[in-house]
Amino acid sequence: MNPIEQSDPILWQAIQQEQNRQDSTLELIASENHVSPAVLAAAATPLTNKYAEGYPGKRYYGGCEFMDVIENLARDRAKALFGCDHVNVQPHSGSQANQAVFLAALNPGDTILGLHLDHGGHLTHGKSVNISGKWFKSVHYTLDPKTERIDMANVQRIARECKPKLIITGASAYPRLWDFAAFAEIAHEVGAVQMADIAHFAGLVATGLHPSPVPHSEFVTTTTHKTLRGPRSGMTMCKADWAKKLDSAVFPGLQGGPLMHIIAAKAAAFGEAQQPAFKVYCQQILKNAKVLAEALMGHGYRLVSGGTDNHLMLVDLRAKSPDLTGAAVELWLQNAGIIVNKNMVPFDTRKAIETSGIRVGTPALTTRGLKEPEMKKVANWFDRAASSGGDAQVLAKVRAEVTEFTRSYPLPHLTCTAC
Ligand code: DSN
Repeated sequence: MNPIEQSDPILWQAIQQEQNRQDSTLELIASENHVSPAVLAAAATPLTNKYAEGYPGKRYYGGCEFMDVIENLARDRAKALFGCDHVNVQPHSGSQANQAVFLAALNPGDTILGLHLDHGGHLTHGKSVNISGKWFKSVHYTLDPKTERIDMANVQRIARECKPKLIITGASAYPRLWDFAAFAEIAHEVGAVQMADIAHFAGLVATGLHPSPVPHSEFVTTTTHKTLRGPRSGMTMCKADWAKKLDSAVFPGLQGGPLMHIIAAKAAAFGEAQQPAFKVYCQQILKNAKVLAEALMGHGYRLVSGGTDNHLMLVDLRAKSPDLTGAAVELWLQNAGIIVNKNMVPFDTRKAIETSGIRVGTPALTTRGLKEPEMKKVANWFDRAASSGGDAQVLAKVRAEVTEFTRSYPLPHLTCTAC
C-alpha cells in the first residue's frame, strides 16, 4: 500500500483522481508532457530533505557532498545537450529562469523588447501585470497582420526607436521557427543583450530539430517540463562572461535553497534527452504536429500562419463559426476527454478570458506513443466536440470513445514493471 494511501486517504484520493484523469484523457496542452518513470522517481527521493544553498564546492550547509555530484551531473548534461558555456540548473521555474537574466543584466527602469503576449509571447516577457512589465519599460513587437509571422524589419525599426537593453525571443504560442541570428544582429546594432526563452521547443533545440540560439544569445532560458520532458522547473544558460553575474542572480539574488530532488530529476531527464531515442521522439512530435495541423484544416479550421513548423498550432475558431469562442470549446473538449487551453489569436477582438482560439500541441500524445494515423482520429474527435454546440449526448459519446482509446496508450509510469 502506498504510504500516502495509508496516512492521508483524502489526499491519496485526489492524487489518484488526477492520475486517472491524465490516463483517460488526451493531453493536447502544448506546454505539458508525461515524464518517464525514472524522472518521476528522482523527484520523489529523500533529496527533498536537503538544504544546499550555494553551488557545488561552495555550499552554505554541511553534508552536501552528494548534492554536488547530482548538481554537477545536471550541469554537465545540460551543457553537453545545448553546447552552452555555462548553465545554472537551480531556477525553480521558467519565470525565475527569466528573472535571473533581468537581475543579472538590467537595472529597474531599463527598456526591454519582447513579443506581445496577445501575439504568442509570454507573461514574463514584459506584460504589464508581471514584474517584467512593472519594473522595466516594456516595449513589444507584434506579428505581421498578413503572414502572422515575425517581421524582422519591424523588429529592427522598433529596436532602433526604443533602444532596449534586452531583446527577448521565444514564445508560448508561436508555431513558426525563430531566426536567432537576425535577432542577434539587431541586438548588437542597438547595444542590447539577447535572451532566448526556448521553454516550449527546448527538446527540439537539444536534438537539432530547431535552430539553436546558443551561438547567438548572451542568455538562453528554458523550462524543463515541456518538449524537454523533465520535471516542472527551469534553467538558465549563458555565455562564459555572464556566468558569475547569472549565478549571483539566481542565488542569493532570487532564490534560497535549490530543490535538489528536482535537480536530480532534471539530471535524469537530460540523461534521457542525450539518448538517440529522444531524437526519434522529437522527430515524431513534429510529424504528429504536421498531420494534426493538416487534419484540423481539413475539418475547416484556420490555423494561425497557415500551419506549424514546431510542436504546436493555434486554431482560429472563427473560420469554422464566427460565434465559437475558445472558452466554450475548451470546456466542450474537456467534457469529451480532450484537454486544451483557450488562447488569443493575433489581433483577437475577444479578451484573454474568452478568446477566439485554441492552442494545441503534440508532445504529450507523442510520449504516449500516438503516431500519424492516431492524429487523424484526434482531429476527428476534436471536431465533433468543437462542433457539438455543447450537446451533452455528443460529448458523452466522444468521451466514451476517447476513454476506450486511451486504454491502449497508458501513461509511461503505469507500464513500468519496476515502479
Ligand atoms: N509557458 C506557458 C505555457 O505555454 O503554457 C505557461 O506559462
